[in-house]
Amino acid sequence: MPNVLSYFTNAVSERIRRSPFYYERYNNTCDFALNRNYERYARECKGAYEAEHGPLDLPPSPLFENAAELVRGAFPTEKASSYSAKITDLIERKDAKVKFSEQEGRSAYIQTPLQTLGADILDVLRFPRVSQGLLAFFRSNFRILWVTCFRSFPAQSGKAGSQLWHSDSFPPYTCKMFLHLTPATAETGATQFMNRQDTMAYRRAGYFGQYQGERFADMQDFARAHNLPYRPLFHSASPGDATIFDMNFFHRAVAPTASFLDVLQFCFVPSMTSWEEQLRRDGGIEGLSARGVSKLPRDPRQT
Ligand SMILES: O=C(O)CCC(=O)C(=O)O
Ligand SMILES: [Fe+2]
Repeated sequence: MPNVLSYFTNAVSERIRRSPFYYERYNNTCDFALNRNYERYARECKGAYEAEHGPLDLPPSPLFENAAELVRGAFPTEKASSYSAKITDLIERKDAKVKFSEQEGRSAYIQTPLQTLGADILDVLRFPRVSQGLLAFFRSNFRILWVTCFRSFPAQSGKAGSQLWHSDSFPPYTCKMFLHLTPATAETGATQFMNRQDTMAYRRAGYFGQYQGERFADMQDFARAHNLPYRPLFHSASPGDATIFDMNFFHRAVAPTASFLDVLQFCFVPSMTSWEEQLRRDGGIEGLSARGVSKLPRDPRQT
């Protein structure tokens, strides 16, 4: 009996999470307790920030409507390119810091990138348009939840989950950022995004891209069948540019057709203190690396 009951409770809660009033508010289809935890915490962080600094004099983040924002020249080009060369070197030397994806030949991850490449990568967060861009999104302090680094290789047969149109279905008030180490273009695998209007229109038509089994690689048939526009956005980036994005809007990774793509990826959550102070409290870059890429905690206070 409890199983039957939980089946119905789950079905009802799924129905609620997939109704417009819900996903338009949270930009995800996650459960209510999770969304409420993050919403409350983001509000507290915003209050604390305003109490300390006064009201924030910044326009709304472009991420709110457009999913992603490109910041040019966020990190020195030569340094970005030299880190890419270092990745090539690590791969060629079969260094233990390199882990290949399970699907052979698709991508390589560089473990503990802040130690393996260089801790000055964090300087990207001090670049004014990056710190302002993140502040405009959070409207409070924020902190680094993780930093990863990966190289994507030219197209292979089959598609990884991130190459299917999806929403990460993360809690609200969280975002990610790429620091590009190689050019990201249509040919070299710039991530494609849908803006708010299109993400919501696809959800209203029944596309959620949350679970692996409900994600499509190609949306053109779905778009045609539901009379929806299909107009993915992407930003062409150069080494040293950064792309800040809200991963709850629909997006997909694109395998490069030529060359390879190197990026560092940051994940951010709201915070009561600055990212630098929080990093100190977390045991510096060693502490951050030791935590690795964790699932986002259900309660953001626990991080
Ligand atoms: O690697 C990419 O282009 C996008 C990966 C992705 O889906 C994500 O980081 O959420
Ligand atoms: Fe994603």
